[in-house]
Amino acid sequence: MKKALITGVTGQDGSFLAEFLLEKGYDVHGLIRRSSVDFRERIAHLEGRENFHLHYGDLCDSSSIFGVIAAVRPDEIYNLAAQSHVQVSFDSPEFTADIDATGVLRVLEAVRHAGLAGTCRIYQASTSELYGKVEEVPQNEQTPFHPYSPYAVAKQYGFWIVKEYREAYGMFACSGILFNHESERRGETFVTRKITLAAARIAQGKQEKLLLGNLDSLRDWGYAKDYVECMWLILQHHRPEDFVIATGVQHSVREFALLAFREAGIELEFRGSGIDEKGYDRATGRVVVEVSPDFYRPTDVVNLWGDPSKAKRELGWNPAKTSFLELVQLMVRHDMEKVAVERAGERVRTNLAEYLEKGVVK
Ligand code: NAP
Ligand code: G4F
Repeated sequence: MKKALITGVTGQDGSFLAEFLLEKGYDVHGLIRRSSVDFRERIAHLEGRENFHLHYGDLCDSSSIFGVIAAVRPDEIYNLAAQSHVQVSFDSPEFTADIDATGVLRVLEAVRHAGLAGTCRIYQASTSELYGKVEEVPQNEQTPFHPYSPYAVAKQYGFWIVKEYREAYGMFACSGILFNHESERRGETFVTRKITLAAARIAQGKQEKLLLGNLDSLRDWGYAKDYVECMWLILQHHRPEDFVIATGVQHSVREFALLAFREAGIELEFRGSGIDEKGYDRATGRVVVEVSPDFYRPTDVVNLWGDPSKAKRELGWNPAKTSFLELVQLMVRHDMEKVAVERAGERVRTNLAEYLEKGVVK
């Protein structure tokens, strides 16, 4: 039985990957941070299952990482843990660098010190944000990087240190350069989930309007459940290499909103431009979407579009398994159900939905 260690197991991708590896018959170990609240929503259904084990550790803390890796002695490590929000990286750049840059180094060093450099395969969760202020479209493995946020700069270090350890020590360490991937488990402050939850709440009369930032921003959005398969395929490949993972199809934030509101039963019409652009409910004439500069970024990545040819050719991965429309629909359907049973008290518990409405949380 193969042993895998997933850092970031409580996140969107970590939870799908844990399910995927358990299905494949792996012994799955997850790294979790200590928290004052002992509830891990995305993996609660896996806890207590045979072959699923959790270990406390923090990517900011070498001793815990060294200890867990030496104790588990995994065959594969999926390093997904990160401060993964681009906007947050402008507010907390040092914290972001500690986890997303130095944290990667800590994992690599822990593997070496445990004497596992020759046996343990390592997947690093890299990102299309490395292309940043893009120098060509679509982007592939040869496209030059131009990171454009503290998050992307930290992830750039992670990418290069993985490549360095592969070349210097012959380690099977690879980066997946993943374009945006979403799901019903996506964090609520990322634009897609913010839209699907708001569309559901507005349709059910539980929210007035949705505030967004740059509606023109273009992304190549895929389904997270499809993307975790690719992480695994990268580590099963006959040699360690980096891969772009994307759908090869691009849409704007505005298009995502149109489709999401339609699925929730509201036909949107956008009028105006820039900061004055508004989304109207065609049926009532009411403004339900507004642009707020609170959600503009000091530097924004606006044209991500991936070319997944290499992953298709060499890993046999299918980038078209879930279409863009199917992705939007599955997220909205999930959130319509979630919102229908949401009690007022639940929203007060985190205040997140209210903060998002008011622009307090980015
Ligand atoms: P996510 O939902 O934000 O999950 C991040 C995970 O990292 C959570 O489990 C979090 O734990 C954990 N974490 C954060 N700081 C940590 C620390 N100091 N020590 C240990 N664990 C820590 O992110 P995701 O969307 O699943 O993304 C997974 C990875 O892929 C990230 O590295 C992200 O940067 C990268 N990526 C994501 C996308 C995308 O579109 N989703 C695209 C490209 C790359 P808590 O639950 O305790 O917060
Ligand atoms: O959903 P986002 O916050 O995702 P972003 O910045 O692309 O980052 C995500 O994908 C990366 C892969 O490319 C990952 F590496 C990273 O960890 C994360 O998972 O924003 C998408 C776009 C941006 O251009 C942003 O400016 O949507 C624009 N946007 C417009 N209004 C908004 C909003 N983004 C957020 N979060 N909130 C808004 O109200």
